[in-house]
Amino acid sequence: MEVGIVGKPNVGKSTFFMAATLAKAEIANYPFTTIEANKGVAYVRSKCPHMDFGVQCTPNNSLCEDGVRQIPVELIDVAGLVPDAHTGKGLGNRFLDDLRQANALIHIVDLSGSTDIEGTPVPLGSHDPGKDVDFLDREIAHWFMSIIMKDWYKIARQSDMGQLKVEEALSDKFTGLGITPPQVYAAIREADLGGKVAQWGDDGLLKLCGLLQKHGKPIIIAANKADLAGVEALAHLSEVSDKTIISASAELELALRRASKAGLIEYVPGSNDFNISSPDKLSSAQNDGLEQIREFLQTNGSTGVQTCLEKAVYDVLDLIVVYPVEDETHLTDKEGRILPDAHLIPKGSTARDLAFKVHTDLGNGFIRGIDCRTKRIIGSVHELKDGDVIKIVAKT
Ligand SMILES: Nc1nc2c(ncn2[C@@H]2O[C@H](COP(=O)(O)OP(=O)(O)OP(=O)(O)O)[C@@H](O)[C@H]2O)c(=O)[nH]1
Ligand SMILES: [Mg+2]
Repeated sequence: MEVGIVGKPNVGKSTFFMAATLAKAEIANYPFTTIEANKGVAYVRSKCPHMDFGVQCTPNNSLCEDGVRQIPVELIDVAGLVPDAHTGKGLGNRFLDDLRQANALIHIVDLSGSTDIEGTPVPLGSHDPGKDVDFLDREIAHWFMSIIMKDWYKIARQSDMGQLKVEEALSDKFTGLGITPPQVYAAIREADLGGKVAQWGDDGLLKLCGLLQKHGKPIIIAANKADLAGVEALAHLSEVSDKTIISASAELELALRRASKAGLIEYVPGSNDFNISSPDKLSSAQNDGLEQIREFLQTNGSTGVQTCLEKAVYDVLDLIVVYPVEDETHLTDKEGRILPDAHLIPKGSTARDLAFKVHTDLGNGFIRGIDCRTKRIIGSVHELKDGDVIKIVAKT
């Protein structure tokens, strides 16, 4: 599972990335600080089933803190993108190739209006962030368009002559971009271009590319630098975009995570408060700074960083968390670890889908599953629920 962080330059992409991963990245108040992509691991939360079973878990692919399972998600922070990047503006859009494996995108927008359309610093509130929300869809569509166009005339001709299926040819192209054949088929159906493939034309293909983005790389908006913006800015953004918008301050999240790492505060990412561990260790400036952050947390509900990640994973990608185990009585794997692995899978996945996710052999040899909560036997097409703990029995 990978989530991409995108947006125009100087909006706080790398700050968001650092806050979410605590991995190193360069941050500065000028455009194009980031050129090479940064990669790291962030975590999304889910209630750990260990309490329901009255056992203590020993996680393998994830972490468990106070009954909350933390499931890793790869995060990638790329260079800034400007409108018309596909015509070569800014750094162009070639670096979008870094986002090939991203399943969803978090579009960071500067809600405070303190950067112009190219990311150059301008006085607070002097740029309308509403102007920044839609260009990304267009740039991604053009990126996809360049991929389609590579051998399009040949594909279109062969498809019209019945020598290949355009759906299959496009699926082949887009699997390399982390877009699945069902997503490609859905986009083609929805584009409804009909007739001869050779006559789909540039406008038709661009429409198709927009739908490939919607299905294959859905976008949510992080309205960042909310600590510098008024509530009216957020209301305005919601008027001009129908995407999910989350008010956020990556800078404050980064400050909290660093203070927490340094042992100055106890802070759980995603929460609306924190505790100061040892007040005597703080300077009065640090103390004032933390109190200002606390005020933001309480009005905003949280810094918004964790919310963005979890909205992307659980709402936009519609994933659920399931726990495959080898031993349905002890809930262990071969090594005896209890509830070792948490898997993020699409809602609607079946027991057999999970088997394939664990191992191809387990999918191919699937005999039956056991729902460890109810002890009931489940068939291959049984649809899994969030929080399920499943034993898979397969031919070896
Ligand atoms: N007040 C405030 N400043 C922020 C926030 N997030 C980032 N910044 C500041 O915005 C500037 C740009 O941050 P970066 O994280 O480098 O932005 P970027 O989008 O990665 O920029 P490029 O790599 O140049 O595209 C820095 O001065 C950050 O400190 C925030 O939530 N609030
Ligand atoms: Mg950056």
